[in-house]
Amino acid sequence: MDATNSSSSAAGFVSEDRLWKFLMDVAAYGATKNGGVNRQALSVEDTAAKQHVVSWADERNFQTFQDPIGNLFVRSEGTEPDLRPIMTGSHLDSQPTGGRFDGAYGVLAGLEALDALNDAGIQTRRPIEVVAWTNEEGSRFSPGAIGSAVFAGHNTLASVLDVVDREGTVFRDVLAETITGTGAPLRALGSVVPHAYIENHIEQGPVLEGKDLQIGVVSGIQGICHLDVVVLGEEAHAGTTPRRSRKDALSAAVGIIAALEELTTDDGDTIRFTVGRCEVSPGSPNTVPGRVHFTIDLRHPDSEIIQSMRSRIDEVAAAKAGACIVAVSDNLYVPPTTFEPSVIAAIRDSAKNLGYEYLDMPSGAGHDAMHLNAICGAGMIFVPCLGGVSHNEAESATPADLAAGARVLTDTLVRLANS
Ligand code: HGY
Ligand code: MN
Ligand code: MN
Repeated sequence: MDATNSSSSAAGFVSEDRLWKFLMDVAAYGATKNGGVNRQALSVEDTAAKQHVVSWADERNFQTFQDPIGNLFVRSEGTEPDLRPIMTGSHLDSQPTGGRFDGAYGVLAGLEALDALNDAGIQTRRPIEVVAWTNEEGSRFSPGAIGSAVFAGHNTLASVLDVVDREGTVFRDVLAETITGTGAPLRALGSVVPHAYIENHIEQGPVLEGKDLQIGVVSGIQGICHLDVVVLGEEAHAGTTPRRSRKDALSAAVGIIAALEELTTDDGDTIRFTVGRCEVSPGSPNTVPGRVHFTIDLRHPDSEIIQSMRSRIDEVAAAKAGACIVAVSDNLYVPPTTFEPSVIAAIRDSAKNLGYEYLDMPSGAGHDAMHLNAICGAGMIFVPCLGGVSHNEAESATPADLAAGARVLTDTLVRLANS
């Protein structure tokens, strides 16, 4: 059977119902009353979802592995096991008010592809590994995408183990609990290097839905810069302290954020500037705030724009600090990613082979593929989500669109795994 026949025959065994049921089963881990999920990295719910995947793999005699950063791998052996595998996957952790599809879809679409290959009786030359990367969201432990970053060598394991969440829990402690709880055997970092990587994901934007298309072929990911800003003032009595002698950290932070909003407001509305977290202490209604910590998430497709914005943030913050002291620290920088043309071409060929119209498009959201792209050819397949809404419990996608993306993934995996 030639490559195109075997790839489309495998894609034909993708089951919309089986994939949807799998997604709803996993959505139960951390399910919220508003129909979303709160399955934050290395939580009990995250571990339970990983255990579910391990049970799924065990039922099918697929091997499973974890690496020292807790990435979970499900391996379908190839006829030539020594060849570098094709990897596909995404993340199982979610935002605190996340949706059922962000991340989980990419992992479960990969597992559905393995089921479809089994049903089709197809074994590819190269092994295929489906991955659930640790802590992509970064909402509990910052920065995000740390599992894929350590796997790809962007960060060292040692540099992330002592990160602390807002409750004071240390990353290394819950990482050990998750690895033990998940139960899959450990595999050393660097022991397997993928030949190529593909990630399925909901678009998390309105473009595909607006064009009534099911498939996006992703060209790349915009650059991401994460900063922490700490403003130090002086705690004082709200009733007795005149304004002229206050060092009000929140008043200064508000002025700084307003000035940064102005700095990052561009005519083309392409710069993305977000203050997602702002912690005020001591947080007492009748005490002038002495300390404020807020986060900055800054993104743009052009690294020079990001760098020029970054270079001006310190001076803008200092100018608005008044009597307070302000410190800006860098937490993450991932330059804009351009995906591998040969992987993009394989995805396009698969969409055409299966009769899906597709759109070439960039990703506004960050994904683990941005790190994989540093060590192998990477690409992504988008499917639409309702109203483009994500990082929101109302996130929704249709079984038909999700299955369409899984079919294109399956066809592409066969092409690449037989290359
Ligand atoms: O932040 C991001 O872009 C990703 O969705 N975690
Ligand atoms: Mn995601
Ligand atoms: Mn996300």
